[in-house]
Amino acid sequence: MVKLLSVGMLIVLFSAPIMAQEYEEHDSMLMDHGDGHLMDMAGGMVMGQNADTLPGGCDSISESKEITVHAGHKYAEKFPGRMYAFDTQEFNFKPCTKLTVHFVNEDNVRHQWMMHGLPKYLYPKGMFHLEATGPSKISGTLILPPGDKTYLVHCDIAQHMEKGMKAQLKVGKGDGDLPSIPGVTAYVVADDYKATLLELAAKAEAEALMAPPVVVPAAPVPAKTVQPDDSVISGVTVIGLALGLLAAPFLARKFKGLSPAEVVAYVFDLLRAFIELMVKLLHRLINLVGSNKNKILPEK
Ligand SMILES: [Cu+2]
Repeated sequence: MVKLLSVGMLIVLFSAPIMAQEYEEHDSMLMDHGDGHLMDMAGGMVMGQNADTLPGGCDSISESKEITVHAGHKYAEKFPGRMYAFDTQEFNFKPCTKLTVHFVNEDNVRHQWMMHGLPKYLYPKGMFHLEATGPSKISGTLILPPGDKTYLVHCDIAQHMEKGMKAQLKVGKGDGDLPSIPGVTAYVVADDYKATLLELAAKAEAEALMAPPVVVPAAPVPAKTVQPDDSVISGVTVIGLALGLLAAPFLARKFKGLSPAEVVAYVFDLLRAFIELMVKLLHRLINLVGSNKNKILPEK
């Protein structure tokens, strides 16, 4: 019994520091590079920090707010097909709010809380930007501009926004909703789980090949100046189009899985082979004529 108790105590003692583990804080080690740009060597960065300068149109700071935003794979689990997400997708503040954001990255990759569309005279490139290589926490402060506007907040690491790490921040009433905010607005490109990617690609390719060719109507020509050649050209064009349409299903099968560039390369290859064949035939014809010249034009 005593033994069991001591084992239990040992487990509690050893797990306590793990349970109490906090995210690494970047704040104390940040180096100020000026213009509100702070960073450290451990992957923490703040850009567009502004705790004092009022944006034009703000007479004073309307209120001070602090939020904590968590970022990580686990927050995307409730959004089918998404990979990364913030724990909050929508923020709303009064104009001229002094906002401090504590950004907690819970993944073992790099994430950002990047806000766009801010006035450029105050925020470099119109951005306020927190970045942390996780798991870690970083904090920054900005003063929101006046007026009703919806700002994009996202993670700019390649594909992280497309995979769900996207939110909107409305100042005042905002000016509409942004698309593809997980759980808030409809996706611009919705995932389709009914078919595999290869099947979808082949279908798109076949549809592109089957699409009726765009025929640009010829400019109207006065009847008297119509050339006799015109009918021949349009006849050849029609035959070409008909052949193309007939060949399309065959080609669609043939080109299944090929990229457009590969299809073009293949067609050029065919053309080259055809021209080579014609040149060869012509060459033979000339030789034939040459060798029979004597017979055709007997010497005197
Ligand atoms: Cu990210």
